[in-house]
Formats: sequence, C-alpha cells, structure tokens
Amino acid sequence: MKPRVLSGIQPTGSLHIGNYLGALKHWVQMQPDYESIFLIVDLHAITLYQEPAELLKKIEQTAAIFLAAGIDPKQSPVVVQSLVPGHAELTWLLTCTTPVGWLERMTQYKDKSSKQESIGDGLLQYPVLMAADILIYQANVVPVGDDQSQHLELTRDIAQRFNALYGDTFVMPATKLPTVGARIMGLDDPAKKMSKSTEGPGHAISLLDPPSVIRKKIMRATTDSLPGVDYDDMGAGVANLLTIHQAFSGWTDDQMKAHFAGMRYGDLKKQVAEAVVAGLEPLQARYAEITADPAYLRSVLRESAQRVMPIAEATVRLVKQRMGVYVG
Ligand code: AQP
Repeated sequence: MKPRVLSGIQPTGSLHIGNYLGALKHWVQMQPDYESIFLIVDLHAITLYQEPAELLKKIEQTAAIFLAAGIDPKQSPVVVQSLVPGHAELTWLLTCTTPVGWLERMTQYKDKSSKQESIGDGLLQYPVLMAADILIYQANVVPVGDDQSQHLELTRDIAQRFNALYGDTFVMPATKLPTVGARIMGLDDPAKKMSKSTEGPGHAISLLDPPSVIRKKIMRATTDSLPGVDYDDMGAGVANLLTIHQAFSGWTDDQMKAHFAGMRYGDLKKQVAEAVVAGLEPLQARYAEITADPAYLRSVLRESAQRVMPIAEATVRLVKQRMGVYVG
C-alpha cells in the first residue's frame, strides 16, 4: 500500500507561481510514489464573499490547471470539495471537539479578519474544514506551502484530541514542505507572500499570464538600491527572484551562486523572466487543449467525486459511531 497524499487549492482567483512552486508542482512529482487525492476547496473559498458566477468559472479553471500541470486524473482523483458532502459533515463533528481559542490563534484568521468589517463564522472555522478535508481521507502526507504549516499543526492537534477522547480514529498526517519555493513573496512587496486575493497588477504572476506580461511584471519587481546580486547582503526582493529562478530551473545552490553573484539586477530579471516563461510554457499549452473540451473536464470531476465518496462516507460513519451519534 502506498502512503496517501492529500492537498488542495482554493478556487479564489488566478492560481499564481506561489501556488505552483509551493504546492502543485510537488503534487505532480509525488504522484508515482503516493496514492494521491487533490481537492478544489470551494467551501473554503466562500469563507470570504465570492461572486457566484465567477466562483463557478474558477472551479473549472482550477481543475483545468491541475490537469495541465500534470495531475493524471486516472491516477489521482481531482475532487471538488462540495461534491462530497462528508467534508461539511465531518467539519461539524470536529468543530464540537475543537476549542475556539485554538482557532482564534491562527495567523491566517487574524490576517484575513483584520481586513474585514464583519467576519463570517466560516473564516474562524476554516482550519477545522481543512482538518476535515485531510482526516476524512486518512491522509498520511500533506504537501503544502509554508503559509499552511500552522493549519497542519492544528489538524494534528484536532486529530490527537479526538483520538484521545474517543479512541484511535484518525491517521496523523505529516506536513511536507518544498525545499525551494515554500514561500514565494509578492513581486511588488517582498515582505508579503504572493497571494491570489492581493490586488495590484505587479503583485503575482498568474500561471496563465502570457510571456509578455510575465516579462513586464518581473522587470518591474521590487529589488533594492544595490547595483547587483550580493550573496552577503541580499534584500528580500532579490532573494525572492533567485528563489523563483531556482524553483523553475532546478539548479543547485552552488550553480545559482556561481551564475548570479555580482550580476546586475536588469540582467538577473531578464533571466528569471525567461526561466518562468519556459517553465510555464508546457502548462499553458496543455491548459488550452483541456479547456477546449469542457465535457471531458466535467466528467473527470464527476468521476473523481464518485471514486473518493466511499472513503469519505466510511470515515464519517466511524466518527459518528465513536461519538455515539445515531447511524441507524
Ligand atoms: N506565496 C506562496 N508561496 C508558496 N506556496 C504558496 N501557497 C499559497 N501561496 C503561496 C500554497 O498554495 C496552496 C494553495 O493555497 P490556497 O489556495 O489554499 O490558499 P492560500 O494558502 O491562502 O493561497 P493564496 O494564493 O494566498 O490564496 P488566497 O489569496 O485566496 O488566500 C497551499 O499549499 C499554499 O501553502
């Protein structure tokens, strides 16, 4: 039996190179060695208001990007979270055993709630839904970017607490972070992580940006006032550009240093832009093919949900039995 991998992405906007380098790229690489399930977490997306017609479009766009990046749906189901009712059901059951103080401490909650005038309860419960996504499939490994590490720790706390209260029920999932690209920063502000929901034309590189747009965004990226790359005194913007290059090129630290040390920022940016353009070219070509056949994409989503449903139902039934909830 291969260990089971579970991960997901919110269909909240255009997927960017942070989502790709922090998550999607590694999912593709892990497929042969793991039994994988990949989620499009639309129930997470609605913890903040989404324009309904736009959300529907983004769900299918995200699915198409998964396939274009190299997820093989025959091997790894691509599941829209809301098609499997067990996610919401298990969330309620876990909510009842999760102290509210654990949720109020989450950095992402504090960050996102501080930007809202009034906060929906869903934003606070977001990490419980994420715990349910993982625990419902009894996943062994969860590959994510660095920003999700805290939620993964909480998932383990939730699972441990449940197991302690009701007996061994959940597998304890391990976090898997990429060695390069775990936190890609905004091109306009390297103090903030690149994010789908951050506005600004120069903030993120979308996976579907045409080459001319990619080049323009990188040439305008924030660096610092030094003339060129100095490995002993490096600003966050330059470090971010080098990380992006390394994550796409796969060069070692030594290769990077030998090539880029002393290079002027204009030349560095040109080379980073070309690495990104070349790295995204195959994905963009496959995306065009996949979206030309919407019926195929919809059949993948329907069949994927059918495939995972029995696993989800079995876990929910077990959890209910453990808690003494009536299962008939
Ligand atoms: N900047 C990033 N660098 C590396 N990895 C990242 N991820 C997100 N941003 C970066 C990883 O992408 C996966 C999917 O993330 P998500 O869509 O579930 O939500 P998020 O982490 O909140 O990502 P965004 O882009 O910032 O979305 P919004 O703006 O909608 O909240 C995760 O594995 C994440 O770690």
